[in-house]
Amino acid sequence: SMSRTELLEKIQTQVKPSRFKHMLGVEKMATELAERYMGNIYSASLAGLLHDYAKEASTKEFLRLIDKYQLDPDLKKWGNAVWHGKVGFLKVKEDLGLDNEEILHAIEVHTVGAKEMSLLDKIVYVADYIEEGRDFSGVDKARQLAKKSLDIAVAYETRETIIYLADHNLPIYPQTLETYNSYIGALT
Ligand code: DGI
Ligand code: FE
Ligand code: FE
Ligand code: FE
Repeated sequence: SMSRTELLEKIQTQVKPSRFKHMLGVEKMATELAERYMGNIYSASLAGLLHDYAKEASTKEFLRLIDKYQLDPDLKKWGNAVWHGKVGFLKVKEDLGLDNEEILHAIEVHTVGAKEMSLLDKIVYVADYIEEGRDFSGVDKARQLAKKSLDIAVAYETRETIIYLADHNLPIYPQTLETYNSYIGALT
């Protein structure tokens, strides 16, 4: 399989430098969360590193993947924000030959979450939100919560994301609402 150097070079053919830096930040934070919550450090590291691999892929490429893998045709009505995870994991599989289903699933749900998330899914979902390069109001609160409980951090992030989307008149992907309903109880 690919050496780390080859992998980093391949990623950089796909994403701009600022995004590559973010992916390295998520790799580092995912590793820290895996240590804290006794997850698989290797899986957390690789899923964190690759989670946004497809973020700059073309609409045509996402539509091709939706057809080829017979994903729900409703996905075609969404856009890059949803596609780069829900479809992007298949580009990681195709381009890099990665076939670790747990890692691919964590990449798939890193934006919208899921009703039932594995430890690795939660680690990547939260690491993406709180990596050291992130700077938005609420990020420090999210970082504090991530030290207390991963489920609380998932709930808080999902709540904030939904508030943000509604405030900007953006559509909410149904799976985002399922994540909210499934985890919001952790905040009460
Ligand atoms: O890829 P990143 O910017 O690192 O972070 P992300 O994958 O968590 O989120 C990407 C974008 O997707 C972000 O602007 C928020 C948006 N998003 C998250 N959930 C939904 C969503 N956009 C829509 N329309 N609907 C959602 O449910
Ligand atoms: Fe993303
Ligand atoms: Fe995220
Ligand atoms: Fe990201």
